[in-house]
Order: sequence, then structure tokens, then C-alpha cells
Amino acid sequence: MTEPLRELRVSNDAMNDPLELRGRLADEGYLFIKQLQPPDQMLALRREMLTVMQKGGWLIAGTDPVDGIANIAAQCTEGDVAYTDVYHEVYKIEAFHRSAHWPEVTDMIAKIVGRPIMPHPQKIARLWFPKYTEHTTPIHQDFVHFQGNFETLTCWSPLGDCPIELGGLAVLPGSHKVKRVLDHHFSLGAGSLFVDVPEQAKLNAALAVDWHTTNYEVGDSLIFPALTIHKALPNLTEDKLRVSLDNRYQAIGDPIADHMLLPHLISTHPMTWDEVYRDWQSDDLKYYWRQHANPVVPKDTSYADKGFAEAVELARQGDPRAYLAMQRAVKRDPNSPAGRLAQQVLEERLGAPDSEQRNVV
Ligand SMILES: O=C(O)CCC(=O)C(=O)O
Ligand SMILES: [Fe+2]
Repeated sequence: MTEPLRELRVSNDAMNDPLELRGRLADEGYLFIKQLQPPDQMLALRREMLTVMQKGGWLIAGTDPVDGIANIAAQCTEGDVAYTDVYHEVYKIEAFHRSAHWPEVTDMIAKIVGRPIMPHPQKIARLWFPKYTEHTTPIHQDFVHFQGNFETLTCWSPLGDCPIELGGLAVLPGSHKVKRVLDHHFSLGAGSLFVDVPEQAKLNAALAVDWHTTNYEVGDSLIFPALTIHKALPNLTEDKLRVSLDNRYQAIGDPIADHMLLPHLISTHPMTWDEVYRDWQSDDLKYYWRQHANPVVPKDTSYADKGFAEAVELARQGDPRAYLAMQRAVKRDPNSPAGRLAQQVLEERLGAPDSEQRNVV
């Protein structure tokens, strides 16, 4: 089913008017600024990151890395061991971390927030293979993943042009007005949790199911708070990797969840900041957040735990996507409680007379 997609409202006209920016954010739950980030710096970073991905085997050898021509045989995604192997090499790039501190972004966020702000230490890149659409980032609110406080802002920006078929971000305008964390369920895709929007629309008369996106150009940035409902569109290209940045910003002094002080995707692939910093040329961004007094709150794992429990139940019923999630959990860490439970579920299914799922991967 293809659903209609409407154009994001461009807010460049309000860039120097903090009150208007805040008004639009309060009303629509997002701000879209074209070419907020310098395209030449974005493209230089794109080249640097894709060069590392090419070394990791993700791009066709001999092609220009900046073209992002994916090696389909290397397909993998967040949650896969193979993904983190290459992702963590990309994660060590100093310019990648620095990009979240470019004044074009931090000045804009500070203007919107109206208080001194800080980028979260945990920076994130999304590296999305083509023809792998079941792993598209599902419909969600960022709070379930990043937590801390509802005012935390995400800034999503493709590293290169991102036409609709490459799978950029789409938002539901006004959806932050639900003012709470909605029920999230098991899903494949980044974060592994999704909101059933039609179900929620029955409960919240104000929730309009009206997706907005655009053909993003390099430098374009989408800014939204932690309760705005959003999703990625599938990467429908033949052979292009989608590369994007999503970074988070908060007012200094507001609470931050402890895991946001750590590198991304370390639960099964440990990596310290010292390892990230090993080849950096300058010191100014190393542990920069320690100078700010933000109350640190523990991560609430109940959202992820509930999603995993649902996956276990669905896998027991033979759901192929949940079965895949079990196989991944075993590969990630067979000795963890989740890995052991997943292994047990897989064995139960193998023993089930009606099992059709044993060859899913
Ligand atoms: O880029 C993606 O696929 C997911 C990004 C996202 O959900 C975010 O930036 O919060
Ligand atoms: Fe998100």
C-alpha cells in the first residue's frame, strides 16, 4: 500500500526569529531547515565515512566512495554483528563527531531552545543498505530510545542528497501533542520498536495520519522533539547506501540518560571513548560534556524489554520477523539471558511439527 506523502514546511524564513521558530515547533512538532549545514563540509564528511565503509567491504570495490554504490552481498543492519564491525570503524572518525558541534547546527538549536545547549555525547550515523526494506526504521517516538527529557531535540540530516526513494525521514506533524510516550511494539528496523498509528489514531482524535517528507538535499536538516512520531521511508534504490546523521541536543542542566554518555551500539560490541579518540588530532571534543552539570538518570529498559518479550511470543507463534530477531539475538550474545531465551525459542520451533520458519535466514 502506498500512502500519500506531503511536503515538509520549510522554515528558513524564520531562521532569525526565535519566537516564530518556537511557535512552529510547538504547533507542528518539527522544523525543517534547508541547507542548514554547509554542503561542502557534509560532502567531505560523506567521502571520509564512505571510504571507511568501502574498506569494510560495504561498497563495490573500485567505485568512487562518495557515490555510495552498495555491495548487496554485505547487507546488514543495526543489531547484526557485521554491522557494528564496520560501524564502529566509522564511529572513530573525528570529523563525524565534530559535525554535531558545527555552529550552524548548535546556534540554531540554541536559538530554538533559548537556553545554553549541548550535543549529546552519543552521536549516531545510519548506514542503510538498499533492497533491505524489512529493516527500515519503524514508526516511533525517540523518547523510548534516548530518554532523559521530552524537550531533547533530534537533528536528522542526510549526508548527501536523499530523494524519497533513498529512504529519508518522514514525520507526522502535530503528533508530539499526544504529550506522552505511546505504546511501542516489537518491530524489525532500527530501535526494534514501533507505534501502531492507526490504533493510536482511534484513541487520540487529534492524531492525524498525514505523513510529511521531502526530497532532501545535502545540508537539509529536520529538527524535532522526543515525542514527535516519525519513521524512515524504505530505501528502494537498486544499489545506493543511505547515509545520514542523527544527533541529539538538550538544554544544559536538564536530565540525560546514562547510556547517551557512551558510544553508540556498544551493548554487544564494547568500545570505550579512548578507543574512539585514538587517532584524533585535537582534544577539545574529548569528554567535553564533563564540564556540564546535567543530572544523569538510569536508562529505562522497560520499552526494549517489552518489545523483546513480544518478539519471543511472536516467534513462538511462527512469525518470521520475530524468528529473525531471535536468530540475531543468539548471534549477538548466545550467553546473555536474551540470547539464551532466543536459543530456546528457536529450538522449540525446530521441534514444532508445523515449523516453516527454520530456513528464514
Ligand atoms: O535514519 C533513520 O533510519 C532513523 C532516524 C531516526 O529515527 C531519528 O533520527 O530519530
Ligand atoms: Fe528516531
